[in-house]
Amino acid sequence: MKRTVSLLLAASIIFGSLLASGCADGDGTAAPETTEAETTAPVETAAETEPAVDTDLERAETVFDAFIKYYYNKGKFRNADFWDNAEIFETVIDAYEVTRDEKYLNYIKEIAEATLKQYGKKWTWNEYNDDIMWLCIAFLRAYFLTGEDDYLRYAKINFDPVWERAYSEDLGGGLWWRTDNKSKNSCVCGPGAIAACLLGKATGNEEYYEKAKLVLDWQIATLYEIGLGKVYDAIDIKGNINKWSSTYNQGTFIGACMLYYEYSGDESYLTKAKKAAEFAMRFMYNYGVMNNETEGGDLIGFKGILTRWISRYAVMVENKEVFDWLRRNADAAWKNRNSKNLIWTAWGTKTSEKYSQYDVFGMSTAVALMFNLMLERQLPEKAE
Ligand code: 7K2
Repeated sequence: MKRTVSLLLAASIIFGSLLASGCADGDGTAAPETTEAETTAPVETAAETEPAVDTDLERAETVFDAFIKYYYNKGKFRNADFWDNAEIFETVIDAYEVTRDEKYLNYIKEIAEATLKQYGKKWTWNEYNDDIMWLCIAFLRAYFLTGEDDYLRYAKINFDPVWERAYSEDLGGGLWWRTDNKSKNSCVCGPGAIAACLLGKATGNEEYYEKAKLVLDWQIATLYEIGLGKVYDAIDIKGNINKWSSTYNQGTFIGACMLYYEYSGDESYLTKAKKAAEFAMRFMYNYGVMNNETEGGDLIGFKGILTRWISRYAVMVENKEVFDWLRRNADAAWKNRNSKNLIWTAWGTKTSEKYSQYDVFGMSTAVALMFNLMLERQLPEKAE
């Protein structure tokens, strides 16, 4: 199927504007004006210029449609719990942010409504502080794209109490992962810092940025290997550090650093984002295809989060290498789709036809990858 594609590309991809102010028309390549067509070809043929095929968009739409077909029903994703739901919601937000296609906007509204219906407007009943931060990010991003004030309000009324209960000076600072206050983890600090930056941007209240800095600086001092760009997983109440690295923690650390840099102009944060991106690409995957994090209910959704933040970072610093790596991953994932166009989170492995063996969260990561890869066209050399 071929079609002409007209994409509205966000002028500021860092959630800076409510509405896209930049408008690129398709791939911007007008058909060459040939006098030959006018003189020798029949009029009908001259008019029928083949529209350019936007392969990346077609792939993204194909995997999105398949995912929706098998896992979505009226604002809910089959078997997705709280944080899976928040991150799959973010994937749909990626789709809209990148394409500005109204159909994704409709999904955003439907998912927001179903999420609020299922979990309520106050989410503090959930003992996982990280879960609430993830959902705050989703609602804040939805706010920036829709201008829906309620989305901002829900984020704020949840972020504020979770910050209060999660932040403490124990272990030098940082956020508790859960309400049992037993460990401080990157999975809450990264999202917490991102949510704080987005709230700062949305409300103009600089105190949120101060909070972001507090938690980010603590994470850098405690759960980050400065020479390597490696983000550690967690520190427990006794001070034992779990040095395991994962795509989602590398991803949210990159996101937090770039958002705080955007506000402060302090380039040391950008340097840390760069190191964290390099660590993920080079040390974790040797620039190859991400084919791990396939076990359990949480890990399977991690790499979609990395694609989100590393791609936005790459646009910010105009780094093509990141997109070359994401494209390598997207090509492998696409090749390994099953006959239903579903792609399991092991992107270097053929997805089984027996898709019921897979969990919804792990089926969403390739959808995020395909849309986030499309941000490559915001690089100056790609923009027409
Ligand atoms: O131990 C934490 C974290 O440090 C680690 O990275 C991952 C690895 O596990 C948990 S975080 C996953 C939680 C996300 N929120 C919802 C919870 O149910 C889930 O355990 O798996």
